[in-house]
Amino acid sequence: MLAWPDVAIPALPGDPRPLRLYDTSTKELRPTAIGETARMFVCGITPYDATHLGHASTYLAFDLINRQWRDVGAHVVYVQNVTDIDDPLLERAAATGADWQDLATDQIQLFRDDMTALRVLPPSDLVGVVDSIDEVAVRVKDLIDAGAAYRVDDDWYFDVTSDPRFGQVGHYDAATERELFAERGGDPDRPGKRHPLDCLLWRAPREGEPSWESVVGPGRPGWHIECVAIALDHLGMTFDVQGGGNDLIFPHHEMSASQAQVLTHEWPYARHYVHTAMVGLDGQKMSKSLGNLVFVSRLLADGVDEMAIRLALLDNHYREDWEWTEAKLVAAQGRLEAWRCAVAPPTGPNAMRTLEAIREALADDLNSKRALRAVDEWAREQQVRGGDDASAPGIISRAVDALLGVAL
Ligand code: 5CA
Ligand code: ZN
Repeated sequence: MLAWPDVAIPALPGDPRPLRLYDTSTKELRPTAIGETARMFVCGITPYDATHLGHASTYLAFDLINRQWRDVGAHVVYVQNVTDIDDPLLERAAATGADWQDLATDQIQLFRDDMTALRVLPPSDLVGVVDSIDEVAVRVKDLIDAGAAYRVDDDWYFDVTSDPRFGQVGHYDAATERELFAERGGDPDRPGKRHPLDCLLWRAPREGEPSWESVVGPGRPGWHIECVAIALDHLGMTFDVQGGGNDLIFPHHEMSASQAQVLTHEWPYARHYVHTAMVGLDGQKMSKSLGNLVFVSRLLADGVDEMAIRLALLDNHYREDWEWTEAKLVAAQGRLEAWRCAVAPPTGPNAMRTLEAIREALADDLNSKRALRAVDEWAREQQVRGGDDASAPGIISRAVDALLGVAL
């Protein structure tokens, strides 16, 4: 499906830094994407509600990765799925009397508009599950043929014991795995399953639910296998980054890795598993199911500058949980104003050290907070002492644009 419009990235002087990122699976900080082409799969939205600030924060973290890789000159292949058929979408459509397809179409468009406003670089491929039913069914069939799937009634399940490395993405103990599985779309207690953690691959038609004909019979895809099919078809095995919020570590990315490893007999599925922390509101994770949401589109409709939203989100480290507050937005508005004033004069203090500091901070596991403070220091110096370097305001504007995605 269509992504959203591309965003130009200005060229920068000086030396780019190779990006080091924390990997959930090995628990180490390691360099990423050392080849000429960098490949990333980021789990996309389930389009039943507009983009909230938690989603925006997660997609901005991967946008920073994309921008770091572009800075070192890598060719980036970035794939994102859209879970445009799944239980929560059908439930929301039923509850509101909307057609599930209309609901998905509207929410996907809203997401595109929000990503455009926030200047997020679009994925090279935005791939809907509804457009990928045949490809997903073929992967289910391959798992059946490999002896890694079995039937419960008319549904197909993945046998988690078929991958000896199952559990090595999240490293959770068995009790936690079971708890998270039940919480996040799994059905540990369904009678007829061989193992409580075995997950749905293909769901036979149910009364009143959409279904498709396929090589494994009529039905619709389970959640995890959809991302595996899309990622393997568009990126192949052992791509550089599998991304998403940390609520996707288990079961989603664990199941995805195991299914792909069984399908291809290769390891690992992804070199880095990168997970963003959860944004909260009033002491709870911001989530569609809890309904404690602040929408990007709401803030934009209220006239908030999109770059202030971006700055407010970037003033956090992607691996630390944080809470959205009005005060954070006000602070970001002040910072944006200060930066805009600082780059307005024709000259300023030398900017090369600041550019280096931004690059270094971002290359160090996306330390965007530190990168923002480096720009603050330059802006303060400009305000207090000024400078006579005619290239400086332009370098700062372009650095902030290319590396942080903020247009001044
Ligand atoms: N469609 C699936 C992935 S295949 C899904 O999780 N969709 S979602 O709409 O629920 O979430 C989209 C992305 O936003 C996921 O990466 C999720 O981890 C992330 N996310 C959801 N809530 C928050 C939050 N409060 N803070 C940060 N990220 C969040
Ligand atoms: Zn996914």
